[in-house]
Amino acid sequence: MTNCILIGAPVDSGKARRGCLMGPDAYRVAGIADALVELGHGLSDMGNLSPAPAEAPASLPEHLVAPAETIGWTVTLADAAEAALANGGLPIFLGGDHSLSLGSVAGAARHAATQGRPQFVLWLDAHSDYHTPQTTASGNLHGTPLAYVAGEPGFDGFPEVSHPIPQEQICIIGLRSVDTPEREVMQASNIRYHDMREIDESGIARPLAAFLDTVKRANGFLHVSLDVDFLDPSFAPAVGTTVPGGASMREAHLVMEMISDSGLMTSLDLVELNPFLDERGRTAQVMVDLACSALGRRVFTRPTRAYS
Ligand code: HAR
Ligand code: MN
Ligand code: MN
Repeated sequence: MTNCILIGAPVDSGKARRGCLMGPDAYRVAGIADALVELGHGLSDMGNLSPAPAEAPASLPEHLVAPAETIGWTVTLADAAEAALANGGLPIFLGGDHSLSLGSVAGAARHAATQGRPQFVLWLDAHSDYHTPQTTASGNLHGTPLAYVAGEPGFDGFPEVSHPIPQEQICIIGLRSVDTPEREVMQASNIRYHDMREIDESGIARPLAAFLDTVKRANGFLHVSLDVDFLDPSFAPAVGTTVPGGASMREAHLVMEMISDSGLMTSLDLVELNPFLDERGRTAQVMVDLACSALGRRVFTRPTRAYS
Protein backbone atom coordinates (compact mmCIF):
# COMPACT_ATOMS: atom_id res chain seq x y z
CA MET A 1 0.00 0.00 0.00
CA THR A 2 1.23 3.44 -0.95
CA ASN A 3 0.18 6.72 0.61
CA CYS A 4 -0.74 8.63 -2.57
CA ILE A 5 -0.93 12.42 -2.26
CA LEU A 6 -2.71 14.17 -5.11
CA ILE A 7 -1.34 17.67 -5.67
CA GLY A 8 -3.38 19.78 -8.08
CA ALA A 9 -0.99 21.94 -10.11
CA PRO A 10 -3.10 23.95 -12.59
CA VAL A 11 0.03 25.43 -14.18
CA ASP A 12 -0.72 27.17 -17.49
CA SER A 13 2.21 29.60 -17.64
CA GLY A 14 4.65 27.36 -19.51
CA LYS A 15 3.37 28.24 -22.97
CA ALA A 16 1.01 30.60 -24.76
CA ARG A 17 -1.88 28.22 -25.45
CA ARG A 18 -4.27 28.03 -22.48
CA GLY A 19 -6.12 25.03 -21.14
CA CYS A 20 -3.80 22.93 -18.97
CA LEU A 21 -5.18 24.73 -15.91
CA MET A 22 -8.24 22.48 -16.25
CA GLY A 23 -6.10 19.34 -16.05
CA PRO A 24 -6.32 18.62 -12.30
CA ASP A 25 -10.10 18.72 -12.33
CA ALA A 26 -10.26 16.53 -15.45
CA TYR A 27 -8.21 13.87 -13.66
CA ARG A 28 -10.55 14.07 -10.69
CA VAL A 29 -13.62 13.77 -12.94
CA ALA A 30 -11.97 10.79 -14.65
CA GLY A 31 -11.93 9.12 -11.24
CA ILE A 32 -8.26 9.07 -10.25
CA ALA A 33 -8.96 9.08 -6.51
CA ASP A 34 -11.46 6.19 -6.52
CA ALA A 35 -9.26 4.18 -8.88
CA LEU A 36 -6.24 4.44 -6.56
CA VAL A 37 -8.33 3.62 -3.49
CA GLU A 38 -9.72 0.59 -5.31
CA LEU A 39 -6.14 -0.59 -5.78
CA GLY A 40 -5.74 -0.52 -2.02
CA HIS A 41 -3.76 2.68 -1.66
CA GLY A 42 -4.12 5.44 0.88
CA LEU A 43 -5.25 8.65 -0.75
CA SER A 44 -5.30 12.31 0.15
CA ASP A 45 -6.01 15.24 -2.14
CA MET A 46 -4.35 18.56 -1.35
CA GLY A 47 -6.65 20.37 -3.79
CA ASN A 48 -5.28 22.84 -6.29
CA LEU A 49 -2.26 24.92 -5.26
CA SER A 50 -1.47 28.49 -6.38
CA PRO A 51 1.83 30.04 -7.38
CA ALA A 52 3.80 32.03 -4.80
CA PRO A 53 4.06 35.75 -5.62
CA ALA A 54 7.23 36.29 -7.66
CA GLU A 55 8.94 38.71 -10.00
CA ALA A 56 11.03 38.00 -13.08
CA PRO A 57 14.47 39.66 -13.16
CA ALA A 58 15.32 41.91 -16.10
CA SER A 59 18.28 39.65 -16.90
CA LEU A 60 15.95 36.97 -18.30
CA PRO A 61 15.39 37.10 -22.08
CA GLU A 62 12.42 39.28 -23.01
CA HIS A 63 10.63 36.74 -25.19
CA LEU A 64 9.90 34.32 -22.33
CA VAL A 65 6.19 33.60 -21.76
CA ALA A 66 5.04 34.41 -18.19
CA PRO A 67 8.35 33.88 -16.37
CA ALA A 68 7.21 35.43 -13.07
CA GLU A 69 4.27 33.05 -12.79
CA THR A 70 6.46 30.05 -13.56
CA ILE A 71 9.02 31.16 -10.96
CA GLY A 72 6.18 31.37 -8.42
CA TRP A 73 4.94 27.89 -9.32
CA THR A 74 8.46 26.51 -9.02
CA VAL A 75 8.71 27.81 -5.45
CA THR A 76 5.30 26.43 -4.48
CA LEU A 77 5.66 23.02 -6.09
CA ALA A 78 9.21 22.32 -4.92
CA ASP A 79 8.05 22.91 -1.35
CA ALA A 80 4.96 20.74 -1.90
CA ALA A 81 7.04 17.87 -3.31
CA GLU A 82 9.53 17.98 -0.48
CA ALA A 83 6.79 18.12 2.18
CA ALA A 84 4.79 15.23 0.69
CA LEU A 85 7.88 13.03 0.48
CA ALA A 86 8.99 13.97 4.00
CA ASN A 87 5.54 12.81 5.18
CA GLY A 88 6.18 9.40 3.66
CA GLY A 89 3.79 9.95 0.75
CA LEU A 90 4.03 9.45 -2.98
CA PRO A 91 3.15 12.82 -4.51
CA ILE A 92 1.19 12.69 -7.77
CA PHE A 93 1.27 16.08 -9.49
CA LEU A 94 -1.92 16.62 -11.46
CA GLY A 95 -0.86 19.11 -14.14
CA GLY A 96 -0.76 21.52 -15.54
CA ASP A 97 1.84 21.97 -18.24
CA HIS A 98 5.35 20.55 -18.05
CA SER A 99 6.82 23.69 -16.47
CA LEU A 100 5.43 22.29 -13.21
CA SER A 101 8.35 19.85 -13.22
CA LEU A 102 10.86 22.61 -12.51
CA GLY A 103 9.33 22.51 -9.04
CA SER A 104 8.27 18.90 -8.57
CA VAL A 105 11.66 17.46 -9.54
CA ALA A 106 13.72 20.09 -7.71
CA GLY A 107 11.72 19.44 -4.53
CA ALA A 108 12.02 15.66 -4.88
CA ALA A 109 15.79 16.01 -5.27
CA ARG A 110 15.95 18.10 -2.10
CA HIS A 111 14.18 15.36 -0.19
CA ALA A 112 16.40 12.61 -1.62
CA ALA A 113 19.44 14.59 -0.46
CA THR A 114 18.11 14.68 3.11
CA GLN A 115 18.05 10.87 2.97
CA GLY A 116 21.54 10.65 1.48
CA ARG A 117 20.14 8.85 -1.56
CA PRO A 118 20.43 9.69 -5.27
CA GLN A 119 17.46 11.05 -7.23
CA PHE A 120 16.72 9.53 -10.63
CA VAL A 121 14.33 10.95 -13.25
CA LEU A 122 12.44 9.05 -15.97
CA TRP A 123 11.15 11.51 -18.61
CA LEU A 124 8.44 10.06 -20.88
CA ASP A 125 8.03 12.66 -23.61
CA ALA A 126 8.18 13.39 -27.35
CA HIS A 127 10.40 16.34 -26.40
CA SER A 128 13.61 16.57 -24.43
CA ASP A 129 12.54 19.76 -22.59
CA TYR A 130 16.22 20.65 -22.32
CA HIS A 131 16.14 24.31 -23.36
CA THR A 132 17.50 27.08 -21.17
CA PRO A 133 15.86 30.53 -21.14
CA GLN A 134 18.61 31.56 -23.57
CA THR A 135 18.24 28.71 -26.09
CA THR A 136 14.44 28.49 -26.33
CA ALA A 137 13.15 30.04 -29.54
CA SER A 138 9.48 29.78 -28.52
CA GLY A 139 9.97 31.32 -25.07
CA ASN A 140 7.78 28.53 -23.67
CA LEU A 141 9.18 27.44 -20.33
CA HIS A 142 7.47 24.03 -20.52
CA GLY A 143 10.37 23.24 -22.87
CA THR A 144 12.98 23.84 -20.11
CA PRO A 145 12.38 21.76 -16.95
CA LEU A 146 14.97 19.04 -17.52
CA ALA A 147 17.74 21.58 -18.13
CA TYR A 148 16.77 23.42 -14.94
CA VAL A 149 16.77 20.37 -12.68
CA ALA A 150 20.02 19.16 -14.25
CA GLY A 151 21.62 22.40 -13.08
CA GLU A 152 22.10 24.14 -16.44
CA PRO A 153 22.80 27.89 -16.06
CA GLY A 154 20.62 30.83 -17.12
CA PHE A 155 17.54 30.42 -14.92
CA ASP A 156 17.92 33.84 -13.26
CA GLY A 157 15.29 34.51 -10.61
CA PHE A 158 14.30 30.85 -10.27
CA PRO A 159 15.07 29.11 -6.96
CA GLU A 160 18.66 27.93 -6.74
CA VAL A 161 18.84 24.24 -7.66
CA SER A 162 20.48 22.98 -4.48
CA HIS A 163 20.70 19.38 -5.69
CA PRO A 164 21.08 19.16 -9.48
CA ILE A 165 20.26 15.76 -10.99
CA PRO A 166 23.46 14.25 -12.45
CA GLN A 167 23.06 13.54 -16.17
CA GLU A 168 23.69 9.80 -15.66
CA GLN A 169 20.57 9.70 -13.46
CA ILE A 170 18.23 10.99 -16.21
CA CYS A 171 16.55 8.73 -18.78
CA ILE A 172 14.32 10.10 -21.57
CA ILE A 173 12.10 7.74 -23.57
CA GLY A 174 9.84 8.64 -26.50
CA LEU A 175 11.81 11.35 -28.29
CA ARG A 176 10.70 12.46 -31.72
CA SER A 177 10.78 16.28 -31.60
CA VAL A 178 14.07 17.70 -30.37
CA ASP A 179 15.33 21.19 -31.32
CA THR A 180 18.89 21.66 -32.60
CA PRO A 181 20.37 23.35 -29.50
CA GLU A 182 18.86 20.65 -27.29
CA ARG A 183 20.17 17.89 -29.51
CA GLU A 184 23.69 19.25 -29.47
CA VAL A 185 23.73 19.47 -25.68
CA MET A 186 22.22 16.02 -25.25
CA GLN A 187 24.58 14.33 -27.68
CA ALA A 188 27.52 15.71 -25.72
CA SER A 189 25.95 14.69 -22.39
CA ASN A 190 25.67 11.52 -20.33
CA ILE A 191 21.87 11.62 -20.36
CA ARG A 192 20.31 8.33 -21.40
CA TYR A 193 17.95 9.14 -24.24
CA HIS A 194 15.93 6.75 -26.39
CA ASP A 195 14.06 7.98 -29.46
CA MET A 196 11.09 6.33 -31.15
CA ARG A 197 13.36 4.91 -33.84
CA GLU A 198 15.22 2.92 -31.20
CA ILE A 199 11.96 1.81 -29.60
CA ASP A 200 10.65 0.65 -32.99
CA GLU A 201 13.79 -1.39 -33.54
CA SER A 202 14.49 -2.89 -30.13
CA GLY A 203 11.34 -2.42 -28.08
CA ILE A 204 10.54 -0.17 -25.16
CA ALA A 205 11.26 -2.69 -22.41
CA ARG A 206 14.99 -2.96 -22.95
CA PRO A 207 16.13 0.61 -22.16
CA LEU A 208 13.60 0.89 -19.35
CA ALA A 209 14.72 -2.34 -17.69
CA ALA A 210 18.34 -1.19 -17.82
CA PHE A 211 17.46 2.14 -16.23
CA LEU A 212 15.30 0.60 -13.50
CA ASP A 213 18.15 -1.76 -12.70
CA THR A 214 20.50 1.19 -12.26
CA VAL A 215 18.04 2.93 -9.94
CA LYS A 216 17.66 -0.21 -7.89
CA ARG A 217 21.37 -0.87 -7.54
CA ALA A 218 21.92 2.74 -6.43
CA ASN A 219 19.04 2.58 -3.91
CA GLY A 220 17.70 5.68 -5.63
CA PHE A 221 14.51 7.68 -5.51
CA LEU A 222 12.68 7.62 -8.85
CA HIS A 223 10.63 10.52 -10.17
CA VAL A 224 8.50 9.67 -13.24
CA SER A 225 7.36 12.56 -15.45
CA LEU A 226 4.65 11.49 -17.91
CA ASP A 227 3.91 14.00 -20.68
CA VAL A 228 0.67 13.33 -22.62
CA ASP A 229 2.62 13.79 -25.87
CA PHE A 230 4.72 10.69 -25.06
CA LEU A 231 1.56 8.90 -26.28
CA ASP A 232 0.44 8.64 -29.87
CA PRO A 233 -2.13 11.39 -30.57
CA SER A 234 -4.47 8.85 -32.18
CA PHE A 235 -5.61 7.79 -28.71
CA ALA A 236 -4.36 10.75 -26.61
CA PRO A 237 -5.36 13.88 -28.54
CA ALA A 238 -5.70 16.34 -25.63
CA VAL A 239 -2.33 18.06 -25.80
CA GLY A 240 -1.22 21.29 -27.43
CA THR A 241 1.94 19.82 -28.91
CA THR A 242 0.84 16.61 -30.62
CA VAL A 243 3.61 14.76 -32.47
CA PRO A 244 2.59 11.75 -34.59
CA GLY A 245 4.40 8.46 -34.07
CA GLY A 246 4.24 8.22 -30.29
CA ALA A 247 4.10 5.30 -27.89
CA SER A 248 1.22 2.90 -28.43
CA MET A 249 -1.33 2.17 -25.73
CA ARG A 250 0.40 -1.10 -24.90
CA GLU A 251 3.92 0.35 -24.96
CA ALA A 252 2.79 3.00 -22.50
CA HIS A 253 1.09 0.50 -20.20
CA LEU A 254 4.09 -1.80 -20.34
CA VAL A 255 6.33 1.04 -19.17
CA MET A 256 3.97 1.71 -16.27
CA GLU A 257 3.60 -1.98 -15.39
CA MET A 258 7.38 -2.40 -15.29
CA ILE A 259 7.63 0.65 -13.06
CA SER A 260 5.01 -0.87 -10.78
CA ASP A 261 6.77 -4.24 -10.64
CA SER A 262 10.03 -2.49 -9.76
CA GLY A 263 8.47 -0.81 -6.72
CA LEU A 264 10.90 2.05 -7.30
CA MET A 265 8.68 5.04 -8.17
CA THR A 266 8.63 7.68 -5.42
CA SER A 267 6.92 10.59 -7.21
CA LEU A 268 4.90 11.14 -10.39
CA ASP A 269 3.91 14.01 -12.70
CA LEU A 270 0.94 13.79 -15.06
CA VAL A 271 1.50 16.75 -17.37
CA GLU A 272 0.39 18.62 -20.49
CA LEU A 273 -3.22 17.38 -20.49
CA ASN A 274 -5.32 20.13 -22.10
CA PRO A 275 -8.95 19.12 -21.47
CA PHE A 276 -10.14 21.86 -23.85
CA LEU A 277 -8.68 19.72 -26.67
CA ASP A 278 -10.01 16.36 -25.44
CA GLU A 279 -12.66 14.12 -26.97
CA ARG A 280 -15.23 13.06 -24.37
CA GLY A 281 -12.51 12.85 -21.71
CA ARG A 282 -10.67 9.98 -23.37
CA THR A 283 -7.17 11.38 -22.86
CA ALA A 284 -7.80 12.13 -19.19
CA GLN A 285 -9.08 8.58 -18.83
CA VAL A 286 -6.00 7.10 -20.51
CA MET A 287 -3.70 9.08 -18.21
CA VAL A 288 -5.60 7.88 -15.13
CA ASP A 289 -5.34 4.28 -16.34
CA LEU A 290 -1.60 4.70 -16.90
CA ALA A 291 -1.14 6.11 -13.39
CA CYS A 292 -3.02 3.06 -12.10
CA SER A 293 -0.77 0.71 -14.07
CA ALA A 294 2.24 2.37 -12.43
CA LEU A 295 0.65 1.72 -9.04
CA GLY A 296 -0.26 -1.92 -9.24
CA ARG A 297 -3.23 -2.25 -11.58
CA ARG A 298 -2.94 -5.72 -13.06
CA VAL A 299 -3.05 -6.36 -16.77
CA PHE A 300 -6.45 -8.04 -16.83
CA THR A 301 -8.22 -5.58 -14.56
CA ARG A 302 -11.12 -3.65 -16.04
CA PRO A 303 -9.97 -0.10 -16.82
CA THR A 304 -11.55 2.83 -15.02
CA ARG A 305 -14.44 4.51 -16.80
CA ALA A 306 -16.05 7.46 -15.13
CA TYR A 307 -18.71 7.54 -17.86
CA SER A 308 -19.27 4.92 -20.47
N1 HAR B 1 11.02 22.29 -28.05
C1 HAR B 1 9.83 23.08 -28.28
C2 HAR B 1 9.93 24.40 -27.56
O1 HAR B 1 10.78 24.56 -26.74
C3 HAR B 1 8.60 22.34 -27.85
C4 HAR B 1 8.54 22.03 -26.40
C5 HAR B 1 7.26 21.38 -26.11
N2 HAR B 1 7.29 20.88 -24.81
C6 HAR B 1 6.27 20.24 -24.33
N3 HAR B 1 6.57 19.47 -23.34
N4 HAR B 1 5.19 20.21 -24.87
O2 HAR B 1 7.39 18.43 -23.66
O3 HAR B 1 9.13 25.27 -27.79
MN1 MN C 1 7.32 17.75 -21.83
MN1 MN D 1 6.30 16.98 -24.76
